[in-house]
Amino acid sequence: MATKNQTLGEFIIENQSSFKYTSGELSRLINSIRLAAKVVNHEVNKAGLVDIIGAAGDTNIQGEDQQKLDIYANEKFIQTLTNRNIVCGIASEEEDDFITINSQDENHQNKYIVLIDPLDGSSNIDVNVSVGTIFSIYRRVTPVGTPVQLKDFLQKGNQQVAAGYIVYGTSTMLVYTTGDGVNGFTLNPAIGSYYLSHPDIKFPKNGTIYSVNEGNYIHFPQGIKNYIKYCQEEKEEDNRPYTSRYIGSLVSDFHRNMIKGGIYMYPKSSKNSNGKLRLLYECNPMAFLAEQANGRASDGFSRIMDIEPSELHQRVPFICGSKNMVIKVEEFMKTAK
Ligand code: P6P
Repeated sequence: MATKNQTLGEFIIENQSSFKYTSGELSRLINSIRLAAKVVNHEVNKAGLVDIIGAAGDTNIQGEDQQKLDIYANEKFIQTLTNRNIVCGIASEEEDDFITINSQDENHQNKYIVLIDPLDGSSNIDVNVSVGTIFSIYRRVTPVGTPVQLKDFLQKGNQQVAAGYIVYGTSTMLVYTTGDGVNGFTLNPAIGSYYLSHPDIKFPKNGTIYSVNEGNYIHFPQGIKNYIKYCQEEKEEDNRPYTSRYIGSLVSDFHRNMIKGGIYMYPKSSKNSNGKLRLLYECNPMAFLAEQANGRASDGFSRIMDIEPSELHQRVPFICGSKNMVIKVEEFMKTAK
């Protein structure tokens, strides 16, 4: 039961009993993410005033220039999750391999793992455009009390127990699901508390916003090209042409589309044969949220959360948003010559 304006802490306690995972550990895990997000938010909001923007002079496993704030956010989330003695392993976009966390209390065998994109869209930091953190939570599949293994992280998205994001935008919001709908909490920076501002968020079934980097148009599969042309056609009864909105920050584009209705596409292309977004810590958590909000997420042909992962930083094509818009893209992909 969601009561508008209750704090995130009250919401977690009130819904604790409905969590399928009654140990209370999941609540403490969400709370630790909430804390880390507050710390990162403090730095993101003053980026530019301190020497924390710009490139850190290193690249991550993706071959992308690491931004100082990327590294800062990564360290803060890993530190907070480790210190709270809740998880047994963490995988991060900014870490080549997963991190094993041995329980500091041999009687307390942690059973959750977290996969995280600590600061998605970080190339926008220098130009003051909103960025976000994305997280995905699973129960481990290997025996409790033993070191985590790669197979604990390579689980299908349909096994997630929780997922969410923090969007550092005009306000800072934590949006998450534990499989019982999607709720959004807005941070009141004056007192450092999150308040339930968006209870039970649902994607409108249809939308009139499409988000894609059209600069890659020439490299897209024919089905995507045909769909983009469909969006641009004049058809009053369908409210077409649609509006093109692309922030270059997945969390921000997703969040706007979930509130207003719309679709986000990062397809494969002749430049990115599997697309750009990573399955485990970008596509699966956003797909879980999308489906919990009556939306849909696919790679253009099949459900994102049914994809069998093969490696930690695996990329997949990503089509996500209002259900009927994603279905329309899938129709174009199936019929394209
Ligand atoms: P492009 C940010 O790097 C990101 O992972 C998403 O947040 C964003 O939607 C996309 O990549 C932007 O990529 O190639 O259009 O600049």
